[in-house]
Parts: sequence; structure tokens; C-alpha cells
Amino acid sequence: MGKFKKLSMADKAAFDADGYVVVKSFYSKEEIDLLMQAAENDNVIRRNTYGREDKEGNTTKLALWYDLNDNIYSRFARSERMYRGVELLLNDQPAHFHTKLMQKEPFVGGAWEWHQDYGYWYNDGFLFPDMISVMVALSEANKENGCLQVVRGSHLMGRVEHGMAGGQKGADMEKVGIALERMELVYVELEPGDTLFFHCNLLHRSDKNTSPTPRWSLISTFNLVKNKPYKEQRSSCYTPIEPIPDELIMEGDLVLHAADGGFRRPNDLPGAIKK
Ligand SMILES: O=C(O)CCC(=O)C(=O)O
Repeated sequence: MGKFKKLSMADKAAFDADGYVVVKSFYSKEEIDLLMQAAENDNVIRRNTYGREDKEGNTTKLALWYDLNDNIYSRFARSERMYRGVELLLNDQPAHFHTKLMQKEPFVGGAWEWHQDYGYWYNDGFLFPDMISVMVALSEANKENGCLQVVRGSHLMGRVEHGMAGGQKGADMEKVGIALERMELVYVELEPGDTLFFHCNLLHRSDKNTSPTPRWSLISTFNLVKNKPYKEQRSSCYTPIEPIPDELIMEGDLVLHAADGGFRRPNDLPGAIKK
């Protein structure tokens, strides 16, 4: 086996059946430490971080940007490992939609309501659900600090209706209730470096962080080059990605901060709160 992990055909079969697959230690401790060190000290990210309220009024924080460049965050999204994994799971040439730094803080970080990502993205003008999220755990994710919960196989339901739930979009709860009776609820507990690939129609949510430890993750989302949205979006979501060798996450001229500009502005969204 090479130095870096690769998704296998068994991973693809699991993704097709379950709507998600976890690859343990997809990124190394050194790679995650470097990213965390950058993220914790990044004033650009801090300035562009905003909150989303859940139904109970608890706020969870995130920063979201669209374009890829040469900085440490983009090097993860452009690494051969992630790029080839997405290409395998989506069966075609990937483009980058956006990346989010999710910051669920100790005791206060709020929940995410049941939703499918395509519940949001359908209205952004993407015709086909050929889209995926890749969540890299930056800290341990467990039940206490509000790890992701998924309904195994729910991506096969197709898109369900979404309405507003607090400051977030939420899936039709009648359908979610039936889905939970018929399919398995899985708590996706992760160690730093473990990586979850999940389909845009997979039902998922997460609880409030009730623990003393933060739960941070980097989520890069991908579209296909051929699935160009019919509504105006940033061009990155239909522009081919230039992948980079996996070694380059740790090597070369490292840029350990985000680029100014290109962030989603807090006021772009209903329910967003400036942090
Ligand atoms: O990180 C979480 O807890 C939820 C993330 C999520 O639901 C999403 O990115 O769609």
C-alpha cells in the first residue's frame, strides 16, 4: 500500500448502498495538526465566521468560502486523496462548490436540524444530485460533542421537501420520522483525520455540543463539472479542479491562512448571526 490512503471499490459499494462511507485516518496526525494550528490562528477565518441558530436558539459557528487556491485548506480539498475519492464516488470529473470550517464550541455549539444538503442546493440551481460532502474531523467527534448522525440508506429516497427550522433549513419531519422507523440511525463518531464522504441526499443532523471539548471539522463539498447550475453561482462549482500530489499538504511554500474575499457573507442567509 502507498503512503496515502485511497478509496477502494468496497468503499464505493458502501457509499452506493448506505449514502456514506468513513475512511479512518485518511489524513495523518501531522496534517491535521498543521491545519488546526492554521485554523485556530487565522484572523481572516475569524472575521468571516458567523453563526446559525437551531430551533432552540443555540448557535453553531462556521466560515464558508468558495474558491480554491494554494493555501492549506485548499490543499486538503485539492489533494489527490480527496479528489480521486470524490471522482470515484461521483463517477465523473469533480468541481469544488464550497468549503466550510465548522466550529461547534464547548457547551454552547448548537444543533443542525435534519436535512439533506440537496434540500439547500436544489434551490441553488443544481439540476442533478451529483454532489457530495467530505467531512474531515479536526477534533474528536462523539455523541457528547454533537457528532454527525445519518440515516443509513436515506439518500435512496431522493430529495424531500425542506422548510425553515430555526435559522436553518429542515427536512419534512413526517418523512424523517418514517425514515427513522425503516432505516438505521448511525452516530458517526470520528477521530481527528478520519474522513466521512456523504451523498447530498443523505438525511443527517447533529446535536448541540454539551461537552467541554470543541468539535471542529473541515467540510469540502463537490459538484460535477458537467452539472453546471442554471442559476448564477460562483464559477468554482463547474470549473475543473487542479489536483495536487498528497505530499504537498505538508511541503512547499505553505500559506497558513485563508484568502481575504470569497467568503459567504453572514447576511446572505436567513438566520445567520454575525459572530
Ligand atoms: O457538522 C455538523 O454538525 C453538521 C454539518 C451539516 O449538516 C452540513 O454541513 O450539512
